[in-house]
Amino acid sequence: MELGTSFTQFLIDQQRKYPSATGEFTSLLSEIATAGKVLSREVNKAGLIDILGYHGKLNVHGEQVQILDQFANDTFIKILRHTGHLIGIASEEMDDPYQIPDAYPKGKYVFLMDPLDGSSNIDVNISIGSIFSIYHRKSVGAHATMEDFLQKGRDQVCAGYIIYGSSTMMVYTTGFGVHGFTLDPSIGEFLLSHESIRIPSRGSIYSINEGNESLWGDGVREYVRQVKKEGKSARYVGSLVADFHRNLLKGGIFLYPADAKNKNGKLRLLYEASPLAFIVEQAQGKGSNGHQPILDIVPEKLHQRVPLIIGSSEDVEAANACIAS
Ligand code: AHM
Ligand code: MG
Repeated sequence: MELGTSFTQFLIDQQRKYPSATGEFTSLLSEIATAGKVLSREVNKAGLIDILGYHGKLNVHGEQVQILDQFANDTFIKILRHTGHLIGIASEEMDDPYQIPDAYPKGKYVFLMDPLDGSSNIDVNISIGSIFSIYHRKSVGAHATMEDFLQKGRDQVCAGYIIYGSSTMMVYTTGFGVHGFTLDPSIGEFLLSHESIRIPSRGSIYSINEGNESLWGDGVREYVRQVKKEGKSARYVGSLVADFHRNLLKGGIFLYPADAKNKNGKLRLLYEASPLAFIVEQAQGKGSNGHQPILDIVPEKLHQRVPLIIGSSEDVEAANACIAS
């Protein structure tokens, strides 16, 4: 499609192209984009709010100003519960899933999110992001059950992220390639900027927190030794969406491995690893826990952590080979 096509137009076109695509998705994704626009505005104001010390104080409406990750969580819920397409929402910010209240129509999907990943970077004006994932519900009752949320990544029907960076971008897949849209703030619309993204099969960047080196296993240490010898550049923002997005476009590998302190790594399977693994596979890359594809892992717990090795396919294979040996 022509670059600059609006997100809504693109979704309508996709719906026509793929008979399996339903109009429900068009409306759900449009509302996710709306939440992204609201958060983009708030993230842009965040520095100012921080300087002026508004957090925890009352705003002009007499309401407490929330910290941004809580605000992001509530914004997604408030916007998405109206759509009629969801039965429940799980979030990194909530211990238990949110059930769509009886006051709203209910639907056949569940929504999972990390509403504001990397939020410790807000104070220092570094890119952060929202990550989301959608599955068909499995249960049939009036409420979402744990089995609706504990599905392997392979069963996702949609995944995406919104990155609040030098511009705000939304990247998503419904299993028919990966597409990126950049927010044009002057008209408040996401416009097609990156159609059918493919990650290079090999990259020149590696991203890992090298401060953890003393905690790594031998395989990870050996892999990092190899990439340095090869001349790859180190790039680590410490904000997953930002590190992932750069590597997706330029080619590269991101690792948050298991280590002596974090036996299961740090990142969350359902809110971070699975959605990004679905995206990277759709872009011809790979996502792994070092031993098996992230998308094949059947979750046991909502907030389960997982080692994550993700990016260009040949780089992920090379890292896995070191970890296995
Ligand atoms: P968060 O969910 O608490 O924001 O933590 C997730 C973040 C990721 O964005 C990032 O990749 C990682 O934590 C960085 O961790 P570390 O500071 O240990 O390298
Ligand atoms: Mg997170």
